[in-house]
Amino acid sequence: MAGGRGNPGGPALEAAAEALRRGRGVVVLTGAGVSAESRIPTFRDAMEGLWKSFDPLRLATPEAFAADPVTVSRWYDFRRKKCLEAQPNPGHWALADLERRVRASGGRFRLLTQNVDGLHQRAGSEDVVELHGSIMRWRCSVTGEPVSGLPEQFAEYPARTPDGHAIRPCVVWFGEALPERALEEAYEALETCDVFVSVGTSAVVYPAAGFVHLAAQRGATTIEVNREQTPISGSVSFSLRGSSGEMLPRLVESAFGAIDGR
Ligand code: BJW
Repeated sequence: MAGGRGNPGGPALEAAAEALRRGRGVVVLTGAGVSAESRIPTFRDAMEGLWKSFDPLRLATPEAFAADPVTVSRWYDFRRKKCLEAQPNPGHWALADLERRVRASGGRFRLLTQNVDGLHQRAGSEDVVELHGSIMRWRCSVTGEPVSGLPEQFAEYPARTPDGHAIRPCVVWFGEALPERALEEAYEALETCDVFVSVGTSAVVYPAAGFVHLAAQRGATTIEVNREQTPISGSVSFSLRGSSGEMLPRLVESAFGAIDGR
């Protein structure tokens, strides 16, 4: 691991930027920290208001939905509304810009996100792989049939299909398989990447938590951007400590020059 701990810029940022500038295959993995500055709470943060006494990691399971569909669907509807109200932040914009810059210089770029909030797409990122699905899409919990025309807020919890089946968000809960296509796209990009960037994730939820190791095994330069230390901080090539809304624009600017105005 090269320096950078406790230093929001400095030689580690410069070296990471140099690796990005040279990168021919860049893969970025994002987690909840990227959306924290859009006021979407992370999983390890305490929830707000009426959700203070609930543990998000216990609500994100099929068992919780089966046992208490009212609470779980109310929680997801509450979060869906928060995501709709949220706006992308400078971290999201910097990643959208990074995609354009890498492509413009003839490289490959893929953004793998564990987030379900759709903010990367709204910031202009084009090639986004949603590993854990999307809170904006819901489906029948029995048939899997997608539900269209969601209201701003559901009138009952759980909301039901005309057949009376509860509907659920198209997100991946603990113990559920990730979407096959998303995983294929992730592994395909990892096989040919020479730079891997992990941003705003606690790096403990698999299979995404294993991606950095796969990238390192194939010789990629690995970069972490996080406000805090994580299990991968000691093994990445460059660990950049700071908020993604601040560090990502600096990293991209340092690699490619001023970010497109916004
Ligand atoms: C900032 C910041 C700022 C804050 N700037 N940084 C191998 C080993 C051990 C266990 C397993 C294994 N393989 C599978 C498992 C089991 C399990 C697992 O990983 N468990 C672990 C807890 C040990 N994995 C699964 O069950 C997965 N399924 C699976 O593998 O299926 C196999 C299968 C195959 C075939 C058939 C059936 C099954 C599924 C995992 C699904 C995770 N789902 C959730 C919920 C999604 C829906 C929802 O949104 O509610 O995904 S859980 C939650 O964790 C969510 C997140 O995407 C995910 C990761 O969290 P993330 O993004 O890292 O957020 P936080 O809050 O943890 O961290 C925030 C970070 O940001 C912190 O580090 C902060 O410091 C930082 N930060 N502000 C920069 N401004």
